Amino acid sequence: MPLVAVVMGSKSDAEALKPTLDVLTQLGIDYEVSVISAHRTPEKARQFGLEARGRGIEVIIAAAGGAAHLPGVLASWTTLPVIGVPLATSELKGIDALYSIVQMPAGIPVASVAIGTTGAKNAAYLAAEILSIKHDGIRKSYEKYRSDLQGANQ
Ligand code: RP5
Repeated sequence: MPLVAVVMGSKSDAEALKPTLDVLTQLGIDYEVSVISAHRTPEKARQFGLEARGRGIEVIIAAAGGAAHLPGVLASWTTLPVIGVPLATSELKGIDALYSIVQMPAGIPVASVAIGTTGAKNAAYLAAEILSIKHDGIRKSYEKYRSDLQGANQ
């Protein structure tokens, strides 16, 4: 059963989210992928947010470019943790998406990672850290990844 829902604002975001899916796979974390636009399919966004916890999802990773309101909109419909990934799809190279995601008004938090590939990977690692609180298997694979990093740096 998927524990992580990876949601992107457009099919055109799929390539940018590949690093997220690769890291989740490497860590042995089950995930699902959806395309939901906060402005083109707002009702789908609402239903998704309302139903995610009941379907067993524990962390939502939401990626979008431009005005990037998708992570905040999903966060408004759920109390699950939402990690926002700002994508560099516009003339502003993701600065617009970063500001939109990181500047959520007080009360409805969204965790923001960096723009682009770095953020796409870190969203998956952060999801692993959150899931590690409850899931020992994920904690072990994440700790192995961290320990391998130390070995690679010596
Ligand atoms: C956002 O607008 C999407 O997340 C995407 O990054 C950007 C452009 O979407 P398309 O016009 O390519 O569908 O909603």
